Amino acid sequence: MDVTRGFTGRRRAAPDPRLPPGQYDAGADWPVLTAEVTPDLPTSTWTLGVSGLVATPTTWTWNEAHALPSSTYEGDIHCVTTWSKLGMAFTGVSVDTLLEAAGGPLLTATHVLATSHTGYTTNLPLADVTGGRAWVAWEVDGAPLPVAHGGPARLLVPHLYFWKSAKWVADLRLLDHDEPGFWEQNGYHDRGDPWTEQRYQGD
Ligand SMILES: Nc1nc2c(c(=O)[nH]1)N[C@H]1C(S)=C(S)[C@@H](COP(=O)(O)O)O[C@H]1N2
Ligand SMILES: [Mo]
Repeated sequence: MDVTRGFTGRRRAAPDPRLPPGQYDAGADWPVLTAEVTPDLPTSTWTLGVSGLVATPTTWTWNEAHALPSSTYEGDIHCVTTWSKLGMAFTGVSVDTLLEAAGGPLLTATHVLATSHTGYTTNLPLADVTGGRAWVAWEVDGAPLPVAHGGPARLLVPHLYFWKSAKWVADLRLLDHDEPGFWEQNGYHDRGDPWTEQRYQGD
């Protein structure tokens, strides 16, 4: 400890503007938060579906999903338990591309319920998964997504708290109403905007 400099010698660094209120930079750590048993999902039998209120409900195999145009998100993620990770790179297929390949949402579609191969669910307004803001991601920082982090593929909605990013995502179902998912039924906020700290119901 540098005692001789005393209390005038140090300044607290300005907070990183990429950190939403109440969040800290986890640095090299990437905590694993999983409510269920981690599944084993071989890519040979993995599927991804877009169902409900789309013109052509569609299911893709691993190879079919990879034949769609891919894209990369470079940026930050924010968990409601207050850690954030800055400057990540996730690659996969955008939800826009999936919806387009499924013929597009019907006019009545307003919300999406994401369901994982494990049964985990989370709900989102359709507007939060369109416009280049959501992906089904299978790579992180240039490597296959580790199974603990949702591999072989997870939903990624990085502008909302990370519980919306369903690991091991299996299906995106378009609905004409909102349907609370797992954490939303257990007191978490319906939308989860980190910049306005929508952590819990009533925030
Ligand atoms: N299937 C599934 N997806 C999930 C969760 C989960 O428990 N199961 N936890 C959510 C929460 S609360 C967070 S913060 C992130 C954690 O992702 P990570 O374990 O890759 O950090 O996944 C989200 N997606
Ligand atoms: Mo979380």
